[in-house]
Amino acid sequence: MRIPWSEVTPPALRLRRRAFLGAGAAALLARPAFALTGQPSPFSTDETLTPLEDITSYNNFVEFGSSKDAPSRLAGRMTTDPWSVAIDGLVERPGSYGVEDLAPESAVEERIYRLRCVEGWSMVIPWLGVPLGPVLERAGPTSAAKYVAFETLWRPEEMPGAASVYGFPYQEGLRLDEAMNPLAILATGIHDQPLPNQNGAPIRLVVPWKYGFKSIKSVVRITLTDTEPATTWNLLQPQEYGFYANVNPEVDHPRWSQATERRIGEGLFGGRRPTLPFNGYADQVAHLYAGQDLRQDY
Ligand SMILES: Nc1nc2c(c(=O)[nH]1)N[C@H]1C(S)=C(S)[C@@H](COP(=O)(O)O)O[C@H]1N2
Ligand SMILES: [Mo]
Repeated sequence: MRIPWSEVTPPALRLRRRAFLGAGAAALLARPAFALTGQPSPFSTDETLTPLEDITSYNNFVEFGSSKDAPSRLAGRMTTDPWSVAIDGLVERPGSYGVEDLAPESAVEERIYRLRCVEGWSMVIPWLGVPLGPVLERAGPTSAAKYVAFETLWRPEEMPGAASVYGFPYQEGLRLDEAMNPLAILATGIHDQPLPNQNGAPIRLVVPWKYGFKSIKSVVRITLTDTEPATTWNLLQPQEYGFYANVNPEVDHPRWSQATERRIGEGLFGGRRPTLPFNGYADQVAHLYAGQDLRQDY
């Protein structure tokens, strides 16, 4: 049974929703609501949300092309139903799961996170999703598991940018303790709607303290391993993109500064703001890197 949106949305959230939705709100609100039950997450930011129009039209999803507008024009051709996610490798219970198994509507919560792209822009996105940790726990990582590898759908016939750009599926990885951190989620929606294809439908990773490229889209495989997984951008440009990729204003990209960022939707000339260590999530995640040199482990 679906609970009407008005009955599950706390007033503060409802107001923010309305401000965010603006025109076209009625149409969106008429969609089936996700059964969000609790209060706003303590992990959510109260910063101004990036307009939905920008979140869904300014995208990086190279499988559909390298320009920002290619994914919103072309990702519609990606078939997302049926969809299954394999969880395998060093787990007690390997298997193939539907999106509804991994992220049942009753468990979905809202997380309003900053997203900081390594290119120097950022957004504030109201994700819907489930914490990644409990999903991994259900599969039962063995004591040998130290890392988690993720893989995107590979279907060149539906992905016009795929073959030319890479020739292999987009892949990403986390250390297991990073993956278990409560900030890491598997997202299935933005606002009160299912994830648009260009944002990584039907299910994608979101790790808000890391550069956006770590938040791999349209995930089909999650593999627990004992060795650090290869990652797409590290394979392509190892001097520029490391495994950790924690947002760090003090470590510049070889070709540009990472000290500031441009908040999308706040105008071409406004919106420039300082970039924060760990994208503002240091309190939640800095302890994961105690004793590590984050210039070395970039
Ligand atoms: N499979 C896949 N996942 C991906 C990418 C990609 O090209 N392919 N781009 C990454 C980058 S660089 C960013 S900044 C974010 C952008 O997410 P968004 O378009 O939902 O804002 O997705 C990340 N996940
Ligand atoms: Mo990015």
